[in-house]
Amino acid sequence: MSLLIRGGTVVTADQSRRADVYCEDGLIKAVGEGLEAPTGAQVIDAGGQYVMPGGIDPHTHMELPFMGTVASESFFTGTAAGFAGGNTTIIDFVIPDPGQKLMDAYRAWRGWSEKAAGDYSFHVAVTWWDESVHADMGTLVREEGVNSFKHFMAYKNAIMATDEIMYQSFQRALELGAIVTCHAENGELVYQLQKDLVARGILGPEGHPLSRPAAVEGEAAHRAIRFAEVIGVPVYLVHTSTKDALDAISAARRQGQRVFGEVLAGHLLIDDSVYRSPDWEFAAGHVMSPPFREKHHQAALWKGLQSGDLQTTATDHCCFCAEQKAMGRDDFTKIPNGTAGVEDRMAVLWTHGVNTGRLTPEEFVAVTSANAAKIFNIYPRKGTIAVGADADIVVWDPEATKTISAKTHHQNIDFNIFEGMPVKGLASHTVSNGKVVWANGQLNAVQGAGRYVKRPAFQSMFGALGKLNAARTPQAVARPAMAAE
Ligand code: URQ
Ligand code: ZN
Ligand code: ZN
Repeated sequence: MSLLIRGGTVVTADQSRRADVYCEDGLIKAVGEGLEAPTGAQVIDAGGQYVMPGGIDPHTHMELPFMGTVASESFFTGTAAGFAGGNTTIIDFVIPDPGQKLMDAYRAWRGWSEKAAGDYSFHVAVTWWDESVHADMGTLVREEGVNSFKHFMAYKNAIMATDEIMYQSFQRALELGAIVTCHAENGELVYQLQKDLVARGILGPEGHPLSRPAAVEGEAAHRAIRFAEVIGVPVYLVHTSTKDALDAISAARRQGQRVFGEVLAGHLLIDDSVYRSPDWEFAAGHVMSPPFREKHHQAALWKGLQSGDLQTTATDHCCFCAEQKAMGRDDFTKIPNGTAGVEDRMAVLWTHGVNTGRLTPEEFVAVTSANAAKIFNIYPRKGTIAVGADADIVVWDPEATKTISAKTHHQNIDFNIFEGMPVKGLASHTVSNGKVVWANGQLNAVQGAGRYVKRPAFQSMFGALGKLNAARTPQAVARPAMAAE
């Protein structure tokens, strides 16, 4: 299977240049001007278009069992929908129930994900603690290619990681050379605010943002960063939605702490007015956590992305259809939390990022692909256009336009948070593992063609950090000589 992508402008996180790209057996074999197509090779004419690394969405939840139901998007339909938007790899989440062995949950998710059309990997959530969790984290890093462990600081009485669990897990992650990631909302505050709102009869979706004010995220972001600082482990904050959390990230990074921040395409463009719509389904369709925020947070998040204090963009693709959202018809705390985005992220970011001048094409590649590959240690296999890299490529037509709608999207959900949004800049072709899976509006996704992507631990970087950290433990600190009595 050989493919020549001819006449385009190759864009990586580092540079743009006129070049052809030749792929064979799922890998990029040559990048340069004037490449010839061997007999039988498929040829894509990329004239006037950009040739970029396929998107990496580092935050999805395909067919997630959550809040009494299961997300409507499967690993097959979700990775296929991603192809239609130029996305070629997802990093999803194994989320054990408290008390469930991590390895049992991991095996279950690996079973579900075999149907994926595109490549996938897993963060594993630590939702409880005992010696088996300690042991399973070691097995996951050493044998299964997991190098990131998730901590939900929200969702009390469900999957919330207490401070004690976070401490144990952060320590273990450091030992193993893994990175910790956090959903930073104070779960106790959310729980108490939800109870108060329901008691006052505020039961509609308008109650959702009221139970999760910006300070609830700001406190948890600060706490997660401090835990990571004391323990000496790198930390990645998922779906940063407020200036409060961004300020905590920026301050820590200015002190040289290894802190990374992710922002969702939705949080960059949608504000909290959606929850005050008189249309219950419309408001409930936007219920996700953290919630969409007041407008000034969006402006801050764009600056965070432009400044490099936020390194990645994602979608938190977690789909619940109208009849699932209706589970919370009489009580907003029972509306399954989650929205879609895996198909729209790149077009939305190109339109509101590159076309507005906020981002250069190179920065677009960085925040949609390269940075996630680097942070989660699959670069340069993924996240670039270079000889030897996987042939995961998007041919991007900067002149192509459409209006986003649930009526036409490929995502398995009857709602779209970007409904009616005009976008300019679309994937004309998507290549996954060297095969053309999306071409001029036609999907050619194959169930089960996706591969599980192992992500090696960062023994080198974190190992050094660990030794540094060990030097600070109490017994290693010489006691100052007691002053003479
Ligand atoms: O919290 C998450 O990231 C998962 C449960 C998806 N739902 C959401 O509202 N973000
Ligand atoms: Zn989350
Ligand atoms: Zn999530």
